[in-house]
Amino acid sequence: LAAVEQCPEESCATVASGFSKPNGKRILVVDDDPAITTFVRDYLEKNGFAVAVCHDTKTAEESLMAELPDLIVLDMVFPNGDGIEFCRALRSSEAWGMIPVIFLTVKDRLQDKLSGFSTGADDYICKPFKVEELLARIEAVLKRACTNEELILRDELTQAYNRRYLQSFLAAEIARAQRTGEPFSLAMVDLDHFKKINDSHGHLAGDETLQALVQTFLGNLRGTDVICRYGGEEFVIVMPRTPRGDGVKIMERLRQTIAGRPLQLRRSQVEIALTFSAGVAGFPSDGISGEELLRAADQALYRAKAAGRNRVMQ
Ligand code: GH3
Ligand code: MG
Ligand code: MG
Ligand code: MG
Repeated sequence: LAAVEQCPEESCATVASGFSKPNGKRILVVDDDPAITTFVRDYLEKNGFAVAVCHDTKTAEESLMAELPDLIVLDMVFPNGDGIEFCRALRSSEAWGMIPVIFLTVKDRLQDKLSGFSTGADDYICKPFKVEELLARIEAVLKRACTNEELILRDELTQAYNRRYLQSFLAAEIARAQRTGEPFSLAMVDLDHFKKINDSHGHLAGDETLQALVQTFLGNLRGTDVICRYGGEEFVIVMPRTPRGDGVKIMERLRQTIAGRPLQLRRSQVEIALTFSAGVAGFPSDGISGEELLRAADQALYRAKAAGRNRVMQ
């Protein structure tokens, strides 16, 4: 477990994907002209972004499998490849359909702009361009995407991700794992006797417990782990680049943290002693689709409940 804890979580991601910095919003710049990509990269990095550069759409596809960017700046004309086709394919894919795209192209006719937007692109800039304007548009698009994410991809009560996000994240994670051969783990978590907490402290305290719990999850997991509220008091946690054995250790540590000290609820002014049960499944040993992995984790969770609760099983 020490090895897991010591792993500087973001560093592997940076090395694998080619993004220039571990922090900051990630922008993928796809343009066959190295003068453009260098110029744009330098300017965006100066403004705090992490930038990855690709010179054709094939490499861009590989970069997407390595790590999800927050936004793509996309050229239209490539010696062998077509930005319009690329954007259309992105939009229809489960894993990458929600990534914002800004076209940056010499094509400045109305017809080109119309086809650009018809692919589902978020913005369109013609070359020659002012890099300050590109930055302003990137920031505006990211701000909208952030609001959107809060509204449609997160659970309102806890701000954990929702099932819709989980589905798309799993598709991307599976594509990445298949390509790199790296495993990942998925845990299904269900609170033990949560009904009793509602019964003895009231539904509002129950709600606040769920909020405090997600904060505790966030504080005890890696930034790259994804926490999703799967149902009422059920959560799914996806741990990228984590073999199942490590996933079990991480969940066991989390279980001990939660079981070891009661949650302090500020608004309700009570302490809630709480435990959870969890089932862990690993890609590819327990399944190669999201459905299979969720089923395997759910079955392991069932065994954890049957064995007496407050435990992690695989
Ligand atoms: P078990 O150990 O078998 O999982 O027992 P349990 O009581 O946790 O299981 P059960 O599925 O029977 O009940 C889950 C309860 O979680 C039902 C409901 O009262 C509570 N719950 C679900 N969603 C929410 C929510 O959003 N807020 C609150 N306060 N309670 C919720
Ligand atoms: Mg070009
Ligand atoms: Mg339940
Ligand atoms: Mg429960």
